[in-house]
Amino acid sequence: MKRLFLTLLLLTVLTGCVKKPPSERINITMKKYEFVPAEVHVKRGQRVLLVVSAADTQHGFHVDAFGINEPVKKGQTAEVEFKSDQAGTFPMNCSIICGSRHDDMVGRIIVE
Ligand SMILES: [Cu+2]
Repeated sequence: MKRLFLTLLLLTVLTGCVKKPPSERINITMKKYEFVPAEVHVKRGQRVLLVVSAADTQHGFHVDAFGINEPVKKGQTAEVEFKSDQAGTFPMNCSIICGSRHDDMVGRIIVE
């Protein structure tokens, strides 16, 4: 009986350690001077994987609300994962100066 208990305990601990895979995967393209799509909708409490690519030059994928700031090189992708327990609208922008209208690069993540 004691052994069964220990086995169950061990199983519980082990499965608890396994990281849950993201329940959603969303592609975002950054290019002068926009995000495509400009608006990303995700569900509250869900783990989301963003696969960000840069089409023309290097950009910086920045979402202040989730502590994300990831450089994305031209033609490459960067993967960032986040989870929001709070509903709301969170701006995403570019953190690497990419041209004259760099400041216009604004998108939104909407957690609902
Ligand atoms: Cu940029």
